[in-house]
Amino acid sequence: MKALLLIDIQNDFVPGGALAVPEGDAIIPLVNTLQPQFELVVATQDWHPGGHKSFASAHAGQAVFSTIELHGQPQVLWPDHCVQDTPGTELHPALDTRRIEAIFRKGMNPEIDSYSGFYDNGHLKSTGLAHYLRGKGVTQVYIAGLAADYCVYFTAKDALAEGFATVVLADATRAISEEGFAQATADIIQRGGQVLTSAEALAIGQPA
Ligand code: VGL
Ligand code: ZN
Repeated sequence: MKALLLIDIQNDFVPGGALAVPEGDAIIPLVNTLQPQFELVVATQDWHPGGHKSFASAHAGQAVFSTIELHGQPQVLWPDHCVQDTPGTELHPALDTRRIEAIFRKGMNPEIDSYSGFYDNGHLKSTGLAHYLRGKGVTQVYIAGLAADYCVYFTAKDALAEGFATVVLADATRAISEEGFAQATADIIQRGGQVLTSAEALAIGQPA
């Protein structure tokens, strides 16, 4: 059984938002048409407390988009984004949410970033997503959303490590950096995943 994972399709990640992904909103019509092709649709939501340590504003003298070491790991310092209870953290209003059965929130621990829908970046804590998907009988995950080179990529790596057959839907994602997504694509393939257009993915997916 296959599930569609919609990663962080939130106001702050589209043009005009606090951490805009170029053309981030362009995926939404496609994502909406893809949803009925899946038996299960699940979303994630980046959901940070104010003052989160992934924000450049939490580190005096550090520039936005610079990289520091945080608890032993490289950490890109982001503009403040997806702060709990702000409009920027809401799912985009054009996203059809009627078939989304569950929304997994991430990024709540102020000390550590959380790109993947499955675990924080230190793999300290699970969101419960893998357990939830297994409980629903899911064996294959198809990943869409934002951003291709961060949260989509980290979700794909964890999905593979959790044993799910994993496809990133290349036309249903957009990257912060194209070069970053090219590297992510190579790594996902190396780990046994696939990066396909939605047309390719759904053709090979028949019958479900
Ligand atoms: C994301 C950076 C920081 C993402 C979230 O959704 O890709 N990127 N927080
Ligand atoms: Zn974030």
